[in-house]
Amino acid sequence: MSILKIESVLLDSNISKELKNIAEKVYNQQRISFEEGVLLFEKGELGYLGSLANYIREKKNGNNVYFNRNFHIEPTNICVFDCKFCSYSRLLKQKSEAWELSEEQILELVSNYKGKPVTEVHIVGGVHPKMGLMYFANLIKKIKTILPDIHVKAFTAVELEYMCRKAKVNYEEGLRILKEHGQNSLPGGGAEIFDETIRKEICEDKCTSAEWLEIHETAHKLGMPSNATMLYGHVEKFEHRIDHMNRLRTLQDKTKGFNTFIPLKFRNKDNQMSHLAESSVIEDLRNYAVSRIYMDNFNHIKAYWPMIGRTTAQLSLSFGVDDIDGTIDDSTKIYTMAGSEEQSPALTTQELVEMIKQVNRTPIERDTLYNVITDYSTYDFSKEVSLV
Ligand code: V47
Ligand code: SF4
Repeated sequence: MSILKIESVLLDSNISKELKNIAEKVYNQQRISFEEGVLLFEKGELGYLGSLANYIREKKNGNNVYFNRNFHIEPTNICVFDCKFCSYSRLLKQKSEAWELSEEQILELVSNYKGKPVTEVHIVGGVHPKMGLMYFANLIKKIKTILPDIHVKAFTAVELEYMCRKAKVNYEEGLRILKEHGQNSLPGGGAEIFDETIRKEICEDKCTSAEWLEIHETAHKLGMPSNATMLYGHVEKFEHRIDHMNRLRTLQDKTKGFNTFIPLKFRNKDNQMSHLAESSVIEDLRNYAVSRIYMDNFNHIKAYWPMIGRTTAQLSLSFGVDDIDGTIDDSTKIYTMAGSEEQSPALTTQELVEMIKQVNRTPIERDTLYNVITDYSTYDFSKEVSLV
């Protein structure tokens, strides 16, 4: 998909003065304000937003599209919390649909990746009342004895808040223990929408917005980078999305510890918010674009392809996105249970590379911290024997 150059927007007499002012700011690499962010959502048409977002995307990341080779472990879907949008969690009493992997099963799963070129394991699940801080710390240590070089990206701030509270340690102590046992970074989940009234409506019993931000700030202070997400397209308004991004942008100014921002589209299958319609693909692309424009201190914007599907992921690469997560394997259930596009979210590296090349971008395999592992623009897959 080809997007109009920002210069054409600056010259277009049909665009209002206020939107043109924002385009000029973007062109001059200046930060836009809260009000301007809301205005983009209210008045910015898809083509206009795409031009601005693509300009920033190409300034920051050129033609590159990043992905990594990762696998997911979801230790359990048993959860003490009751987020209204969640299709995945089960209470202990709903035994028939609940699962709980034993340590042995988890380590067996990890062993399957011995000798394979994966660089990251992403561990996230329900908040189980009995799986505590030291259980997970020791588990990470065991994972690292099996795969010493793997990057462990584990536990949302929601899981961490609960673990620390139960273990009666503060966030710094808890995170330090996990780090000492081998945890390298934090995923971005659990952020949802920071606005307190919306949070109360959709996930009132889990960690607060202030706690989420404090846990990530503490992790950054300890040298553990993290990601940030935003669950959008449910009951929130545009100003809540910008407020959410603004709180993250402010923390990023302070710590520079976030790797990437990941907007997550609300999916409505089998949850307590199923009566709500899902956002359209146009709104998804507009949301990626505004995220790219507003989050000027985030180097990367990620589209999580299992959630939005391969076609929208390809489109998103013209609307500010420069990262499409990873090969993933098919071990994640969080989204398939919520009705995501991809019911078996696994792609080989070759398929992922072809998907990126199809839209004339440069596929780059990265590690979790965006160090380049392989530039696939001229890579010959016929020379490889077996890949994940
Ligand atoms: O916080 C739950 C979301 C998140 C639904 O850091 C839903 O690289 C949409 O943390 N519709 C957890 N979203 C997942 C997560 C994540 C995912 C991908 C990459 C990374 C990363 C982190 O999943 C939750 C919540 O926002 N979620 N239910 C639903 N029905
Ligand atoms: Fe539990 Fe996470 Fe689902 Fe909320 S989103 S109910 S914390 S598994």
